[in-house]
Amino acid sequence: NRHHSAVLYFTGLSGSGKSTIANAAARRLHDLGANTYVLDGDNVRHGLNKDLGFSDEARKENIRRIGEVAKLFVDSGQLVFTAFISPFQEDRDSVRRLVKEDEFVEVYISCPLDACEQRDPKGLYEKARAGVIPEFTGISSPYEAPVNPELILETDRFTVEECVEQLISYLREKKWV
Ligand code: GGZ
Repeated sequence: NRHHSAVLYFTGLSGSGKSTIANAAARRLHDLGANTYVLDGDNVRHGLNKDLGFSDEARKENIRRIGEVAKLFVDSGQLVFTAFISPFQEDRDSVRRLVKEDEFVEVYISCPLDACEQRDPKGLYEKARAGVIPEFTGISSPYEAPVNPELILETDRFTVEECVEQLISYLREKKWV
């Protein structure tokens, strides 16, 4: 292994760009010779966590299981990206405590709510505003922005490629890749 194993823990609103940036960064890192894996709604919410909805309690359990799975990936030598809203600081901090201090990077995928709502790639904000989807993050369910994240990627100011560059620069400075 020529790289350090860690959890790159993305948090941000729906439509902020978490999965997009995680997948683009994982591909770049793979090309640089790193072992990477992306956990996101597609492979976790539809499988391991398909019994969970979007109440505060269900989200807490979602993040707890994701943390345990991410830890297994770190143990197996991967750079693992997690791309979930993860609305509560307390739950993100719990995942941080699961792994070693230098194995957790909280990455805030920052984008103002109105910009996410304008993107609305899946039409979910529109449905949330209409009350069709209850407890929607940012509309009718809370989002706690990170208090002290290791890294902030501003997706309303930078392109996907620029955000990926910023992430890779951070990892290079730490000599993790
Ligand atoms: C937020 C919801 C909801 C509600 C369905 N609130 O943009 P998406 O579609 O692809 O990503 C969102 C995803 C959020 O799941 P997470 O596991 O990341 O959430 S959490 O960390 O809070 O547990 C959205 C879709 O699921 N979605 N209903 N009510 N997002």
